Amino acid sequence: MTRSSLLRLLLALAICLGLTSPLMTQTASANETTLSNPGFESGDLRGWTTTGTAFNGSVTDDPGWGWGCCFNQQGSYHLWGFAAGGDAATGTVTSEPFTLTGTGMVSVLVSGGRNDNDLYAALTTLDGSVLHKATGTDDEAYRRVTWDAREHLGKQLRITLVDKATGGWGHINLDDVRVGTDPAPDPSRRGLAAH
Ligand SMILES: [Ca+2]
Repeated sequence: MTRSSLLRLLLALAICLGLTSPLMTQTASANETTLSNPGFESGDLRGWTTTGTAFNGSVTDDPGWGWGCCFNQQGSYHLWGFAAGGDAATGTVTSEPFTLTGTGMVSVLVSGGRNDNDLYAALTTLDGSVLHKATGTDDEAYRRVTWDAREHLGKQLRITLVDKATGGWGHINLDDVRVGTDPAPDPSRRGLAAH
């Protein structure tokens, strides 16, 4: 190879890298998806898919449950699992896929019945495998549950709410899903394992 042809080859390589690198970056970011309607502020289940009858029509702006108050929802609307079908209805509601970015933490406001097997909010893979889950505390007032999902950063995940319970407190509620924005736990704090 002559010196001039080597220079032409290097120049061609430089042009190729210069052209393709920004395109590859754009493609990667275009594949990242954010969770749509994470706090039901559309006033409906836009971006979520239901099965069964527990959750269709259950998005509400009620601040209390009629015989007590308050849910303490975030914003105006939230998903009150009792609203449409009472305790007897069962079903699921599942978000569209989203890419876990940012801090790698996922948190939800959850409330309703306590039943580890039949009533829970879950962070799942695309095929439905449960990575983390939380049930209610037999209380309608929301509490925030935070999951450390840093080992799944960059993956496509979903949020699912499951209601298989039919008796008293047979409902579960959800609001304000936060993806990748809550701070990770400080491993230097006493009582928290470093990992
Ligand atoms: Ca809300």
